[in-house]
Amino acid sequence: MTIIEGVLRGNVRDIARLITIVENELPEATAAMQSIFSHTGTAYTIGFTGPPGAGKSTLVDKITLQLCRQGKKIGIVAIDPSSPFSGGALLGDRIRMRDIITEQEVFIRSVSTRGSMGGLSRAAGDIAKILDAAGKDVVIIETVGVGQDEVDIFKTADTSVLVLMPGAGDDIQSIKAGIMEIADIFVVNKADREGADGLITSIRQMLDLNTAPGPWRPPIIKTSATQNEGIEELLKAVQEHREFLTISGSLAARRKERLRTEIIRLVERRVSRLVQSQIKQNGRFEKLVEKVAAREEDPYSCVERIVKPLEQK
Ligand SMILES: Nc1nc2c(ncn2[C@@H]2O[C@H](COP(=O)(O)OP(=O)(O)OP(=O)(O)O)[C@@H](O)[C@H]2O)c(=O)[nH]1
Ligand SMILES: [Mg+2]
Repeated sequence: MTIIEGVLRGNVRDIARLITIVENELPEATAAMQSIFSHTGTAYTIGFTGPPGAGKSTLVDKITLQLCRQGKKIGIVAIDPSSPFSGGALLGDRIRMRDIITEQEVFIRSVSTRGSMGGLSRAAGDIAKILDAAGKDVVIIETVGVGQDEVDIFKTADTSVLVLMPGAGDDIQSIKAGIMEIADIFVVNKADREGADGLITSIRQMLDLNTAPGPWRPPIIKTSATQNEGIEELLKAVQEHREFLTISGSLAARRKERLRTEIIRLVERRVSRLVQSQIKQNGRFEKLVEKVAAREEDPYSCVERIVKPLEQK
């Protein structure tokens, strides 16, 4: 049986093997992604992001447990977890969950920046596709932080959940506007701690400031993940968002937009490699650089010389 067949049957070892192939951009990666693509598009993707230690993994645990109770198969991708999953919240819960959950139902994979060569968001997207093709009903992507990488990864999710906590992350000004804008659901976790209501008020005020609000107003859900409080509400909010996207037609539109972006990125990557190899191949490049450095030629003319022949091909 080939790896692909194994993946399509949900075989845990084959899923892990294919992820490694794709992560390391091994030669067979493209062909593998090509053959699984027609089997993707059924999983629902939920993204969780937020500052370190906000309680993302704990929330993912609880949600996974609930979804498993509903008979759902779950795939989890953790990007650059600041605390490794081994010994972290998830593993602890998995031990507790062992009675009802086997690896067949929940597949967990951590990805580190170091391990992925072609960009973190591409790796995350590919792994999500593999889990989708493997028959997972829900794919959860957890990322730490609120930078551009996270925004990109966030965009690969159907529903994006931004997890905040009172205290450290109290000042929502410190969180990049970009990520606030694309959050579909806000979670104020660690509600057992002081300051949760204040944080909710500031998020609400920020949402009110939006002069051109869309048809979906992101709800703010108060949770206390370790106490198992607010989990039902969070799942309900995800479900409502999913229904909103489906009924309004935005789900299909979002997914199409994502594919558009993906295709453009793949083209850019391919073209960039082509250009790089051409530049190096014809050996004239170094001489051109010398000329530009000597002010005998300007960089723009240099670019013309390099690109013109490619354009004529
Ligand atoms: N008091 C309190 N502690 C919580 C709550 N949720 C999570 N924690 C604790 O906060 C710590 C961090 O939780 P994680 O779930 O690992 O947080 P995370 O956001 O996944 O962290 P990173 O992946 O490392 O960024 C753990 O010690 C949790 O037990 C909560 O609702 N209340
Ligand atoms: Mg975590």
